[in-house]
Amino acid sequence: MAMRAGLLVSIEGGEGAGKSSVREAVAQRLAARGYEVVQTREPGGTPAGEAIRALLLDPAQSLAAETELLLMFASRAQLVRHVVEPALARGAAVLSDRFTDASFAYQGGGRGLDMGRIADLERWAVGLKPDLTLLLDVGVEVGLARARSRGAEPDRIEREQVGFFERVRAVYAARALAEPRRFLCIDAGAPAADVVSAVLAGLDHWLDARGAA
Ligand code: Z5A
Repeated sequence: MAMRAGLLVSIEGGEGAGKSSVREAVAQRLAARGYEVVQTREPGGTPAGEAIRALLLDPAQSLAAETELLLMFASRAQLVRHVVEPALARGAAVLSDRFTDASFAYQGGGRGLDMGRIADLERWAVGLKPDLTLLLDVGVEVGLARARSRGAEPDRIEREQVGFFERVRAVYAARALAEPRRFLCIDAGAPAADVVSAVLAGLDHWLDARGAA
């Protein structure tokens, strides 16, 4: 996949891993390191993508696994063409709350869809990978308890059973193991302030190493 001027950083993790809690700190650190920062999320991040997100998360919808996967990629293709590629071309740092790894974890691991087909979609409809993926790893029961403590109605995917989220976590772990230079794994079971410190230390180290390369 092609070299580019900017930087694509994704944040991943299971339910209640604390992505939202670290995102702002990461954005501030990237800005302090001199980047124009473009924050986005998946599914979503464009008007069409946000409409797709509403459909995907609506508990009233009964979606086939294939429909779910294709909608995730429809949203992602729109985001990449309209937001990510232009931002990378002008040298910005794009910080995305989830990216394609989530499709491997949720639709591949959780739903059991074929990983090869997901990889084909990644090549065809996306055509790029994050430079750095911050993986917040937390035990499924701990993460679910945190998510429930927010008190909001669970969305369509949050209604899944524990086994679904265990498979999601296992795929994230396997992907991190397979691509250790792209993934930075953080123990997200620690107190929130410690998680943020670990993420920022890892990010600084990664940026320094990249600058020196
Ligand atoms: N999805 C998919 O299936 N396939 C795909 O390709 C993509 C996505 C891209 C929407 O994503 C859903 O889409 C998601 C995956 C699926 N479904 N699920 N389930 P999302 O990222 O928008 O939704 P989410 O994963 O449900 O995000 P979230 O609930 O906002 O989780 P979070 O950002 O990781 O957690 P948080 O809001 O930062 O923290 C949750 C609570 O825990 C909150 O009250 C915090 O104050 C608390 N918290 C956070 N960190 C800590 C620590 N360290 N200690 C104690 N308490 C903490």
